[in-house]
Amino acid sequence: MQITSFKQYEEDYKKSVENPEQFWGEVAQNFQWRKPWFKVLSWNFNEPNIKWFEGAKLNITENCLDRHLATNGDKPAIIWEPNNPEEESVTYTYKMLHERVCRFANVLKRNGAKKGDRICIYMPMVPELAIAVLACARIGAVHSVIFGGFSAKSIADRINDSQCKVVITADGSYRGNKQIPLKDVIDDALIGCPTVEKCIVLTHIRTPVSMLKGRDVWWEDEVKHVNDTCEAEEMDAEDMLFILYTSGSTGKPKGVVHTCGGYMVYAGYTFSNVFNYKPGEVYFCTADIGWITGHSYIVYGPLSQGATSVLFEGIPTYPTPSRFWDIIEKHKVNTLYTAPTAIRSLMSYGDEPLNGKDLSSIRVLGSVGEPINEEAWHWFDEKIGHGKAPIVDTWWQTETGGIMISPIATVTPTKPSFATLPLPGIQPILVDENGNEIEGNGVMGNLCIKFPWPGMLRTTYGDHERCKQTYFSTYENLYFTGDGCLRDEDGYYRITGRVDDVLNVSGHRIGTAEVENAINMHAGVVESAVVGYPHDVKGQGIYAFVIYPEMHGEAELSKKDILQTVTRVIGAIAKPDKILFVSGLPKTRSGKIMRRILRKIAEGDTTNLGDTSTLLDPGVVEEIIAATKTL
Ligand code: 7RM
Repeated sequence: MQITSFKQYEEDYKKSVENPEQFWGEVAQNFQWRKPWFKVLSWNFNEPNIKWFEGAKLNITENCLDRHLATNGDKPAIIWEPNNPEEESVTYTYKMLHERVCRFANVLKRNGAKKGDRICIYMPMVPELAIAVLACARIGAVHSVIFGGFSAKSIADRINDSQCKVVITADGSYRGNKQIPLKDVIDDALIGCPTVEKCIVLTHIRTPVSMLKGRDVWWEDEVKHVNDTCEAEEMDAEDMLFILYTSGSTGKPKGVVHTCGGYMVYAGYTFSNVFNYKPGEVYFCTADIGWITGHSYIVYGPLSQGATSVLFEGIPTYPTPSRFWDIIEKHKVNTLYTAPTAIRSLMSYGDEPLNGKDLSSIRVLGSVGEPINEEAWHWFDEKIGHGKAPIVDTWWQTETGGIMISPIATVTPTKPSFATLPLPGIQPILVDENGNEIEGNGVMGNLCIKFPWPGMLRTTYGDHERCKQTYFSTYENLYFTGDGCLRDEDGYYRITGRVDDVLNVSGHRIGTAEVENAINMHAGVVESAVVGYPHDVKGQGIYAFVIYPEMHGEAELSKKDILQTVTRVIGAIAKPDKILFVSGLPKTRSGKIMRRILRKIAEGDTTNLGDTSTLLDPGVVEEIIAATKTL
């Protein structure tokens, strides 16, 4: 199933468009099924109703673990690199990982979890996180992983939205020289979560935690009470595999739902091809398993292909900004898949952290999460790839399940700051505001996809109508990505950023409405408006305009109070970079905030604010501009 030449890419692409069922049916043959499908695809983008591999039965963990045992049981599946480089790294072979997953699957059963139950996972980047995810899949429970940076309130909202029965967490996590008390956060969350019956707690940093009798149990104790044999649950291809919450343009995150069969095929196929993975190679994706990149390209994609995947607990700058390069040298990493924000951050330390580091093992480089600027692309290419490693700039989304538009390493061309060409099976189109297709090259528009692919979302948990409204109603018969896009003279795609009210801060998706809601919860705040602005390292920074008439003491302290409120309500990742206190916001006569004007002001470009005559009170703009001078 690996594409080896540009000609084959073209042929596969053509076939995937002309005969998608045959194309994906053949790709799916490379996986292990308990029962075959009777229909590859049925679909309807209006409802939407999408079914891949209908009738087929499988368990994704048999594809990620069992099927490698006979031939590759002793091959490393996961190499865990701890936060502290003085600590030993730990290697789990496929055999060991299989054993641990089966054992923990039995722990889940012992604690009342069964097929279809939702299980929340809130853990550090340790092997047990991957084990917990796979153990859920083993028994057919639906995992909902929540990134370790989210607050108790965010966790509670997510747990309640999907009525989780079990929570898996750890006492705490390390992040550089900081410790984060994960169990404390979970304890705060669970006060408002009546559906949670059990909480399984892994000891990691050994910080004191409260353990509630009848609800909380230790991971280490539980595994002693079970054996390591656990037959995988037989799943329907369209049974739910996981829920992952993601931000959109409304205030409430959506639970994106992925199903077993299609997601597995798509994650495995794209992993194998985009990174041109070769047996025996070491692959390192720096994402967190709390995001979709970690789901698809640390856990399911690589393991389904029998790959060796590095799982790193720490951050790029701890203990020094050489950390990634040390890991590459130590584990002889062949593929590094990371984010533009990390590249820009490391680039800012100059060449010194690279001195004496042996990066000769690097063969393929990857980027994901946000547009990569040319400067960062070239630095990555020259300093890390030594001009010899293709960079795959992979465009995709939580909702797409896997990579959609990207070079195929060593096979299709790369071009700085371009995601380049769609993978086989992906049919992108650009449309104008009215939904008319923009044909030809050298054009820009809103990026849509006009045909289903196996990894696409099926619904948003508990609210199918919302899925329909968000993705399938803007343009008839099209999946709308929310991204703006350029197709250049060569037909190459460059994703320019969101066209809705979603920010991309260090590759993390954050809705402006969510941040506004959090700020507005601060006592005394009357109203706020949040926009993005260009940020050298984060890609986008968060700029908040806040009306806070009777501020509590000094302005600087009040800003910190607001940051604290946002941290409590959403989590530290949503903290505004800049807060400007204003007495009014630019609104139209109908009361709509004119974000276009605020964006211009946040960018520092006040020369051409466009037409402000429709504003209720044009004077407010002058006042805001004057106030920015005080920041
Ligand atoms: C994988 C992931 C999705 C949003 C997406 C884009 C942006 C992602 C690229 C990119 C330009 C890229 N999932 N995005 N990859 N923009 N080039 N290669 O990031 O759901 O968290 O975010 O991220 O705006 O819509 S996500």
